Amino acid sequence: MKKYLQFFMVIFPSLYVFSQSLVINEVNSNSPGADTAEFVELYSPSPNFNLDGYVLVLFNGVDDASYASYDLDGYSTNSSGYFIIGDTGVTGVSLNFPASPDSFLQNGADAIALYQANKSDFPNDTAVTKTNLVDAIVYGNNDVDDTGLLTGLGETTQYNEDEANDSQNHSLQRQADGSFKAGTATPNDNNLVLSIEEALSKSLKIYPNPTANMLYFKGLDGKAWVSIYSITGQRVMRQEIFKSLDVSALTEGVYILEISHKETAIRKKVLKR
Ligand SMILES: [Ca+2]
Ligand SMILES: [Ca+2]
Ligand SMILES: [Ca+2]
Ligand SMILES: [Ca+2]
Repeated sequence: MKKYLQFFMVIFPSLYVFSQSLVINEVNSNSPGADTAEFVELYSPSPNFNLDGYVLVLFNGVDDASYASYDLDGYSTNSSGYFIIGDTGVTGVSLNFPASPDSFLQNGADAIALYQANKSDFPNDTAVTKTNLVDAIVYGNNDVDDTGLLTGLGETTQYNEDEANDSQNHSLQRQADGSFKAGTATPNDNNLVLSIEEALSKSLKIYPNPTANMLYFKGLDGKAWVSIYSITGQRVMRQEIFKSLDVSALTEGVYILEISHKETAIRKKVLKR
């Protein structure tokens, strides 16, 4: 059995990347006052995960090249799976950013990347690379997308720490699907999770919109109740649905759909032609 495992580790080392034994879990680049509560939180599903062989690299969007790197040899995640690199005083911090300048972790558009490599592979001003890349995040605070960073790190989304106009208190936090969401910072602790409403709103697809006859619902787990309101707030239809709803009887116009599903209800706008 053990031999088979060793065989797989030699033949498919990249499996260990896909299984995501270590990820960038949270980034707080912008914090109150002089920006002295910045941090990067790493997370390993296995507690006390050995960080030998990893290096965390900070990239500047101005030239898409590195401005700092942290060799993680000799460190490990804690019993909850967290490891914090950040300003002095951040909960659970193990490795400190330099005391000066205050805002050491740049606010964007910038990037943070985790590699299976050494600090010597990333002297300052090393260009972004996907070689030996384990995980990366491109982020900003209302900055225009930096395509150089996105392309250079194989990412498709630049996340906005100021998504809810509160980047001072908010950080970017990894969700179960691998995306990041802004919310009150949680260093050394579980990330915020999407509320049931937010999760349903994100997963539910209603199409076609506009429609003349049928509406189809994708992302519902079982049945739901749908109430349809006119733009003036009058309920014009209420029906239990499974995957579709016939709306051909409605007159043309804009309607608000209220979808009640399990413990929650969300509203979506649709146009009837
Ligand atoms: Ca922040
Ligand atoms: Ca920058
Ligand atoms: Ca900063
Ligand atoms: Ca966290």
